[in-house]
Amino acid sequence: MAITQVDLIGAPTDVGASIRGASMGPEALRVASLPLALERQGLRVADAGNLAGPTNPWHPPRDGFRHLEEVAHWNRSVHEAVLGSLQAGHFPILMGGDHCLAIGSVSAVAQYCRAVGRKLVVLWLDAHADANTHDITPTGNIHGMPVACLCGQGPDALTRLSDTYPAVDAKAIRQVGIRSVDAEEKRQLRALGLRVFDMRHIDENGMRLTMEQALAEVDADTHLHVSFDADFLDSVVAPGVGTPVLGGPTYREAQLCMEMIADTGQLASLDLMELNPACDVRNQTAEVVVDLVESLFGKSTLIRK
Ligand code: NNH
Ligand code: MN
Ligand code: MN
Ligand code: MN
Repeated sequence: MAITQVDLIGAPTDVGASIRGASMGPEALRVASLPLALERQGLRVADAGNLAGPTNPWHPPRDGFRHLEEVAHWNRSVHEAVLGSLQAGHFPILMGGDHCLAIGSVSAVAQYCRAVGRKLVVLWLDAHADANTHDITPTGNIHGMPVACLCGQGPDALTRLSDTYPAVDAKAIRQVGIRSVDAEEKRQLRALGLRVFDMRHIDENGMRLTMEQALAEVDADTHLHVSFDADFLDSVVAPGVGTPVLGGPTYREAQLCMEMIADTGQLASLDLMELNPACDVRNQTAEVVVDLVESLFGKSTLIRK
């Protein structure tokens, strides 16, 4: 069997956030030995280095958006890089960067899936729903908007990066770990018809049943994309993020989540987002993320056959 090549694509920016530091995420993942961890799982790794883009101008929001122009610029680059990797038959890993960049990556993945006729399932692992729009956002931060943009709710510069509008069918998205949703955003989630497995659902049903439900429609013809926001993890486990939220999945729950994704055998692209070394202690959050990524690619503590 051919060994899949993983392309590491760094996108060092925090233009979509109001807490600075996610721009250092790609380097933190490299320092935590992400390439080595992937190689241990039998993958060939090509580090494509970092994309370049505008610096963070550190402006207040305008018309409900902070840094719209810069966010659009970075997302065009991400879209192109991720699409190129997929077209080469590779497995792209986007190293963020704040989560606004998932507009570029997920729209590229969706475009690729349409071109090759594969079904797409997007798992959005996050404490937040990221479904705000300019008129309801409490912050103007575009990292709180990528899900809405992907579903067609947002400015042209962010909703028309790919060849189709909306870029993604809301029915393809499943959100897991959600526990911080803004008041108006809740209504938006219902309006979009998003499938949300929030923390209450995980508390009541456990991670195992939750993931069985979230992955129920993943079959042999599915391209599974995971958009991993590091604040998905409980903030005790992962303090190195700009917007930590208590009450998330524990280390063990997160491991099970990753292992069940690996078990599908259908994972084909990945975003690793929102890591913020400026908020971290000795790079521990990057190390936890790399550890989880190993499980995502098949490392298992399972002894029974
Ligand atoms: N919902 C908040 C906002 O729109 C927080 C978003 N922050 C995130 N999202 N880190 O994943 O600003
Ligand atoms: Mn190749
Ligand atoms: Mn997010
Ligand atoms: Mn988040």
